[in-house]
Amino acid sequence: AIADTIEAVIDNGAFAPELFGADAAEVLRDIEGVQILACGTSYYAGLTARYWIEAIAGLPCSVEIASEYRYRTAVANPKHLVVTISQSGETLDTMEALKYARSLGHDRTLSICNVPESAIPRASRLVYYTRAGAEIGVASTKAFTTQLVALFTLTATLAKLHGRLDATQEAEHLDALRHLPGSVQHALNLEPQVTGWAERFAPKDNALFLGRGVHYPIALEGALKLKEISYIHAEAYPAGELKHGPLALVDEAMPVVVIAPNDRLLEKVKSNMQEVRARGGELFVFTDEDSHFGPSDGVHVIRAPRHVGVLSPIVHTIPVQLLAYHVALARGTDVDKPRNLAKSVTV
Ligand code: F1P
Repeated sequence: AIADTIEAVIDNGAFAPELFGADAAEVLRDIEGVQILACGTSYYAGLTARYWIEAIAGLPCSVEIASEYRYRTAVANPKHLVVTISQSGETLDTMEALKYARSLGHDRTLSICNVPESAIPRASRLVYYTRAGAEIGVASTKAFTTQLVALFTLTATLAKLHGRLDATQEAEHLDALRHLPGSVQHALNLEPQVTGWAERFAPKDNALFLGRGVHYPIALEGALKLKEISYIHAEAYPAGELKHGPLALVDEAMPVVVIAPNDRLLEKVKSNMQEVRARGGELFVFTDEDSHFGPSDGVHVIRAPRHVGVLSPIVHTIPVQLLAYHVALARGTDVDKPRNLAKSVTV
């Protein structure tokens, strides 16, 4: 799915506005910021993109749950690009948020969607179709990783249009995308180790997920997937927020999943892990080969082969989604049709 979604960019050999529609250059060139609107997993894709858009394209970016935005008295800046993200393209809250944004004067709109000709892309000026194929399960999985690919492509394209990406940086980002399917395959190969962890999670009632920076939304995605398909109560926090409340929940019965790749925040994350261990919490850490720390008493570690830099959140999504999947299998819940949920939320 990721290889298919990247294909157009790689074939083009450059980040180009035309990937988003014929008049995209005109729409994207002089925007002053980005407003992302989405629900559920798609909202977490937006939260991830905010880190990229601000750091790489240098544009202010806000991300809001569509079901809240539509009821707010929002103050619009028509020079901001409104990006909706939706797997199905039919989610009512996202559609209504888009209509509300348009009523406020936003006419620069982009839909990132997996279903061609669905309602939201039809109502948008620009469109980027992810090519995740049919999502069989109700809970979005491959749609999320392909949305991230689309949002990274948008970020690099905006950076280029706004003079923030030179030829060397563009070549590096294209190269990172080219290598991504291989890195994702390596992450998929971690499945036997993740299955081992799932048996330990299956009898639990609660779990915490922690991440920092661009990996915080991946912690949110891990917690949501666990809730949606295994019905274990799971919450995600930015690791730095732990001491502002959630630490009170940590004891021997609380498994704590940490997304801890070898990035500039790793030392901070390590000190958060010590805070958890000091209260008896059991740690399940997803990291990569470059991080140089190993398992110890109460600390389980699974490593992706190497740190892939800016695209690391995409690679680290795979093991957290696999964890939810195998916990659900171990608990005997219906992975594809979780209770109380619908594939397209159109009411
Ligand atoms: C949004 C969403 C999914 C979730 C479930 C219910 O859908 O919240 O993220 O997994 O399927 O709907 P969409 O707007 O991305 O189609």
